[in-house]
Amino acid sequence: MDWRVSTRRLFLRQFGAAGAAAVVASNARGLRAPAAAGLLGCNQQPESPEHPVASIQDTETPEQRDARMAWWREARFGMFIHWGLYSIPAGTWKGKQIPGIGEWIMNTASIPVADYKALAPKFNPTGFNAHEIVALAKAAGMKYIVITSKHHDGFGMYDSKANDFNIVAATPFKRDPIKELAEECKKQGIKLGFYYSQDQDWTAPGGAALKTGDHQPPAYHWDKAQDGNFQQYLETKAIPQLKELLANYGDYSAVIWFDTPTPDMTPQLASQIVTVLNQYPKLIWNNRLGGGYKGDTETPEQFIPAQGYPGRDWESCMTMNDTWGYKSYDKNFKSTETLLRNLIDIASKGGNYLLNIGPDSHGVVPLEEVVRLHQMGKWLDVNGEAIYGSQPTLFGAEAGSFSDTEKDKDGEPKFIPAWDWRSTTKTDKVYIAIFNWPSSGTLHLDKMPRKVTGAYLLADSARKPLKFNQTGDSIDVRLPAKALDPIATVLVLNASNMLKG
Ligand code: FHN
Repeated sequence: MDWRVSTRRLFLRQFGAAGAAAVVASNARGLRAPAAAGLLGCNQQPESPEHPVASIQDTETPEQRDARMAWWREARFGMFIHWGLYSIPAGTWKGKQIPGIGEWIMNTASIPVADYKALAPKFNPTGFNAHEIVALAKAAGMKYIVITSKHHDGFGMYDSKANDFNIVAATPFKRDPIKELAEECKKQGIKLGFYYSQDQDWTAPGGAALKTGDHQPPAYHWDKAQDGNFQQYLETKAIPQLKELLANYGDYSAVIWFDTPTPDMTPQLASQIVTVLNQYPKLIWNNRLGGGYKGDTETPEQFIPAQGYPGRDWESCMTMNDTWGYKSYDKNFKSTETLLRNLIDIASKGGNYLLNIGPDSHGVVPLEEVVRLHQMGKWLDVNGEAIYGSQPTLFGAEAGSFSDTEKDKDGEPKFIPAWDWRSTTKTDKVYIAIFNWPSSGTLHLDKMPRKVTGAYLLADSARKPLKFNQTGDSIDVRLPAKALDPIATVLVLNASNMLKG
């Protein structure tokens, strides 16, 4: 696929509107094809897989890769945390509500560097409680956390000696939330990963900036204080900070979550980062480093791919409302039903769900988010075995179909999801999460590739066997008159893959 034709579409799907605006800007200034792995999308391989420095993905065996990815594949559900200085303006600057996602306020409102940095002395989030946040993730049934250690605003949410624009050196709070979270995650037995904006940095001279406001070429900076040399920024801030993050937090980081690669991140520069990553052979990192590195995971953002990414690990990251970083007036929260359907849909396609929370400037998680996470956790307490460590569906058509007539916003056939049921698989079981309870009282499945030896509902603590009739490839299971769960009732079919097919 020619990048000039495809970049905007892929970028939109990968990174959303803010990123797409930036690509338009890059195209306008005649830049070369973004070499970023994140811009390649789906299963496309970089045209030249030869990297200046080989990454772990280039050198490990499939068995080594399976071992490295094992916990992540088992997990299926993680917590994303976007938290930083931007939680103070919370979407409003100089009395004006600023459109777009909250953590982009500095860029969208063209806030000068000195004015933005002046937020730091006001940041005293004494309501932050690592124990409670980790406990919340666990109560939700999440198995890992990924937190912004530095977002595009360049503010370090940890104790950094490499750059003093950070929560310990520049705020009255003086605590290191990453350290506190790392200790809690270890105590409560959950993995911790760090988001790090390696490329965009709006307060460090030379850091990249993607365009959202009326910012001018060539660098799309809006303040002289941002001008400088990208390589120098990388070598004096990003790489030293990544080294700190990888070295200073015991067992963690389990994941480094890169973001928004720009054309500035050449293969040569990215390979300097890869040299650091290579010292941590258990580390998992995503496809957004740039420089042609594919990383471990595809990262669809704010959408669930119609058919997953067969052959690639992937993780849909999503917000609960319309922002990652806290915005006081964004109350457009998705229902728990939607969030659970998303989780089940993603698991049925072999992916992970990285669901975001955005704590406020006191470090407190908005109540709407807490409530939804607890509700999700309740469902998972009963039905988690259908999600954790599961394999994708053996069926497929239940997810929906591409329309013959309707096009999506990119002009491609529109995928119309169906919401009757989803399925996940284990070696000896097939799970059917039923959203739309059949009025006939019978669930009919075509193309059942395994012989079924028993059926029951996960929400039925007595595990009362259900009657079923399997003829050839089709099976009918007799269900109780009413769903046991208003969102999704999970039917278990004992069906070993050794018996048939
Ligand atoms: O620009 C960021 C955005 O603020 C947020 O961090 C998301 C999360 O995936 N990533 C970028 C947009 O793709």
